Formats: sequence, structure tokens, C-alpha cells
Amino acid sequence: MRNLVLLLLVIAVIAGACRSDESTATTTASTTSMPMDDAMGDMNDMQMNMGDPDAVPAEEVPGAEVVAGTFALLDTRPAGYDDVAGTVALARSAGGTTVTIRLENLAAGVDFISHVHDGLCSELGGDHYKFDPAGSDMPPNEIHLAFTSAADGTGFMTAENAATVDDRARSVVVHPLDLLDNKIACAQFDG
Ligand SMILES: [Cu+2]
Repeated sequence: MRNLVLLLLVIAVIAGACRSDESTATTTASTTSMPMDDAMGDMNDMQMNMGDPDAVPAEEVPGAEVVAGTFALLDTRPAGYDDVAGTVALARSAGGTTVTIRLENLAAGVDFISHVHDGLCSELGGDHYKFDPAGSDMPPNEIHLAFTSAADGTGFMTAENAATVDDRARSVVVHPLDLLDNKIACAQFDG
């Protein structure tokens, strides 16, 4: 799944190139040496939000309607994830949607990705939730949370989206980034 990271970097570079085209020609040549911070800034500009650990967690979003879920293990999980536990909270507010996940008993130092899904956990979460059902597989049309487990086996991430999910957003599923089909656990929203 390094392809995903590569794709994001390519998108960021393209975004930088577009911006350069709109300004003076003298800046165009510098695109390939664009510092990483600028690339990340461009991704934020595009709302290609895969999570920000420093964002306000869903439970603390002012004036939000918050629903919560508890992760349950799925039979599709790879070996080594039998003790994974955790929670998810989803906040709907005037600012859009915030999703925060908290996990424990993960293998340390592993890359994971979670998505908001449109199915029940008994359906393995179904498909990814899309704001526009005919639209992109990537944020901001979907809500993705990318994170790496800490040394103590915990995983934590918050993702924000400017749009507000509707009732089709029913669950959150955690995947190992390198074994995307091996869904580890699913949490279903309570309302
Ligand atoms: Cu998923």
C-alpha cells in the first residue's frame, strides 16, 4: 500500500504545479523541489484529510450531535489481533463531521487505515460511505483515518470533513494498511 502514499504525493505535486501555473512562471521550476511541508499543506487545501491527531476529538466538538460505537472483532482479521478493542465517536456539527477512533492491543508500529462504512458490522461493514455515491473513493468524498500504532499498542486518530454525513454512515472498520481485505474490527454507530 505504499502506492497510496505515492498517489497522495503525486496529487500534492500536481496541486503544487497547478498553483504555480496561476502565479509567475519563475516559480514553476521549483515544483519538484517543493518541501514536504508545502506538499502537506496542499493536501490540506484539497481537504485530502486522512486524519490529524491534534484535531478536536469528536466527543469534544462544540454543539455537536455525537454517536458512538464499540469495536467488535471480525472473523476476517489476520493472526495476532485477537485482543483488539476500542471505540469510535462520530460528531455532526455546523462544521461538518468529525470521527475519532481509539484502539488498544494492536501490534506496535503497524500502519492502519479506517474508513466510515455504509453497512452493519454483521455485513462486515458493507462498502465505504461516500457523500456522493457516484463520486471518488478518496477523501473528501469518503472519510478515511490513517494512523500508526504506538509502542504500547494503542491507536488514535481524528478525521474531519466539511460535509455532514447522513444516516447511511453506519459503522467504522479498521484494516491493516498492507492487508486491506483483512478487516480487523468493526464498530457500529448507536444512532
Ligand atoms: Cu474500510
